[in-house]
Amino acid sequence: MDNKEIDIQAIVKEIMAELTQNGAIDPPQENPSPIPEQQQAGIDLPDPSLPENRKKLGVANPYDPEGLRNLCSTTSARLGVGRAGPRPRTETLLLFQADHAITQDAIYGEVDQEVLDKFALFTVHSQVESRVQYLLRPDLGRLLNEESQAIIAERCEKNPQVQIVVGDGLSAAAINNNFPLIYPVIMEGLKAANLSLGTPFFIKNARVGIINDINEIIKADVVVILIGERPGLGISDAMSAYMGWQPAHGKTDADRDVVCMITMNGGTNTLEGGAFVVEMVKKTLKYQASGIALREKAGETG
Ligand code: B12
Repeated sequence: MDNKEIDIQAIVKEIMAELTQNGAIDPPQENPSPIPEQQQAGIDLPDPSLPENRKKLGVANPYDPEGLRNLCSTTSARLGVGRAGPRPRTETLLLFQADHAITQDAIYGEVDQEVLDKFALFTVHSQVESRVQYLLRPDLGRLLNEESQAIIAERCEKNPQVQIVVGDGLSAAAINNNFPLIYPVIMEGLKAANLSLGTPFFIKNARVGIINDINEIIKADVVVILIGERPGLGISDAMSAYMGWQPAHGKTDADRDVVCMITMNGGTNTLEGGAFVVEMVKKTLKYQASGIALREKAGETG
């Protein structure tokens, strides 16, 4: 502490004493009690993420309020939010930040062990060693590590017609929220079609292309991976089912099909999504093809 600082403290003390003596302020407390929660500094705006506030029109004096409301109701894009001078309103900024935080939670979150246990899924790993590496090295997310190859070779049924696998992908929330709902629907549909099913399992830090590596071991006719999609600022828990006919090294997305945006929050619901997946699997088996080749064989091109 230098002399200057000591001087200032002494002056402040002197003034405080004088003010207290005059009755201008209360005497300072030895141990001031904490500020009650309701008096603490905080955001005094209504929560912008509540449904009624999320869709509130922000344009002052719109020319056609009804038309603007109709237009905004057709999309989850941030339309009609208004502005404060040239800048976004505080509500708009807070909502954006809140939605962005949800995407970060989805990307960096973990799939609940309870969800995996409920359906007796064991876990294997891609070659990715951390979540940061997962984001930077998609190529490693398409390959199983050595230990996982051995586990799959040991524990999984070989040559089934259909192999279902689950991957966290880019959204753990997608799996936590949708997998428990869609899995029974898919299983029911595949069993009703009398298809032989492989041993399902979960892959941590997975990318879609890992189905090639998996099927080098399992040799299924169709592999379906249920995986978390890249979260958006509107929906962060959407799941996709990517699938392909006899995936193997060298196969690409052109050889695959996808049923996407499966979520109970404004996408394809899990019941419908599950039914689509089952239909797609049946079609793949019927034509013994997927992706572009399936379109060609089924006469759907052009
Ligand atoms: C990122 C993305 C892409 C990126 C993928 C880049 C990369 N390396 O990650 C790029 C820009 C290349 C892309 C391209 C295409 N995409 Co895209 N893509 C997405 C997006 C936004 C996220 C996908 C995701 O999170 N996957 C999960 C993660 C974990 O997978 P990943 O292993 O990291 O990445 C793989 C998949 O994303 C896959 N993939 C991406 N798009 C598509 C589309 C199809 C048909 C297939 C089979 C695979 C596939 O390619 C990646 C590499 O293997 C989705 C939107 C959504 N709601 O899902 C659309 C989406 C899946 N794509 C779509 C489409 C149509 C395409 C294209 C056909 C567009 C075009 N006309 O060229 C191409 C085809 C891709 C191909 N290679 O054959 C549609 C599929 C609609 C449908 N039901 O068939 C979606 C749903 C967007 C939409 N709403 O229209 N895509």
